[in-house]
Amino acid sequence: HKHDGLEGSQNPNTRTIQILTQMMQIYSSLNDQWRTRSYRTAITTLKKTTTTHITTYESAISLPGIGSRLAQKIVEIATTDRLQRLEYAKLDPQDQLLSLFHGIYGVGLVQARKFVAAGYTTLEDLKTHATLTEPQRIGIERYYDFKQRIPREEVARHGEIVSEALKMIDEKVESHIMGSYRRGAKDCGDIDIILTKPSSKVEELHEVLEKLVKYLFEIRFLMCGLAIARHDDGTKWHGASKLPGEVEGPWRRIDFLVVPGEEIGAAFLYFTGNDVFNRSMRLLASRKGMRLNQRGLYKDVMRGKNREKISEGTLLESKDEKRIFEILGVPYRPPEHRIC
Ligand code: DCP
Ligand code: MG
Ligand code: MN
Repeated sequence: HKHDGLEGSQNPNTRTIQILTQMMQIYSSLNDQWRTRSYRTAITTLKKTTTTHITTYESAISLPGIGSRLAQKIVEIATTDRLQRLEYAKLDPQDQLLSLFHGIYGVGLVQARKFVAAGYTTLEDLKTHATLTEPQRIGIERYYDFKQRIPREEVARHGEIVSEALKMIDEKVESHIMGSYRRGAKDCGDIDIILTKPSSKVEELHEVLEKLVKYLFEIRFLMCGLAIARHDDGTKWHGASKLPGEVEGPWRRIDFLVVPGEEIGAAFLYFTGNDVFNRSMRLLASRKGMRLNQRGLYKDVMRGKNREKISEGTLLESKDEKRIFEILGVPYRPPEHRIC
């Protein structure tokens, strides 16, 4: 590629344009017309943005024709001088295969490596020859459904169906849509919903979840269950849902997190993300001798020689999300700004 980076060097966004162009070329070669078009639009917009270096999410998203995912990529390039997604695309085919398999619901990196090592080369191959768990089987069957982004409005509609159902089961139980939706994303990878009830015990909420899931299957909103992780302190339920009436509509990944009322602040913080932001908050807590998890913020956590936890420590805060920021000594960040 001759003259890379020279062209348009007057524009402060040259590097961003250069990387986005490489990405667009890859999508174009894959015949992904939709992405090719959104990248082209973004590049055109950036080429016209000759006076400001776009480095923040807010400035990127406010540009015409740039959605949340491209805005995130622009920030990533501006702040790290690279784009992970592009580096992945440049990987050799074996690594891409690894990522294809790792992208199946319920397939971790270790399992994906085993599939590659065993010589499987396609999803079809896995489906017919590999030993799979039932969730993995569904993950392959619905691979492209689950990879699709879900428009924000559709996430909201799924959330409404859940909250309507809850009203009949226990009107004091609240549902809140979390994850990228709460961060204001234009589209989401899945639907994350917290179920909670003020001053409730988990046992009570587990019962509500059971009834809810049963009912949502009956009305053919839930299409499958994928995983359920039960803890003393809450339950996470994974499955897929579909809007009624849309016979051919894609299945969407949906997650329920059951949270006792006392822990709602910490759970909100955790389930709003994003994951990188969460890691930075946890690191901050540990630097200040505290510990942050999805149940609360603690101090005086006792650790043994191998840093294993001896005691949970003393709870500082779990109910109030803003208070957790305060105790950590950082200014409150609204969900829309929790992207690292
Ligand atoms: N989470 C986390 N660490 C993980 C996975 C999740 O801290 N390894 C938290 C932060 C996420 C939230 O849970 O924001 C929801 O997880 P999702 O995987 O659903 O991620 P998002 O909702 O943020 O993004 P997407 O739109 O891709 O679903
Ligand atoms: Mg999500
Ligand atoms: Mn999720």
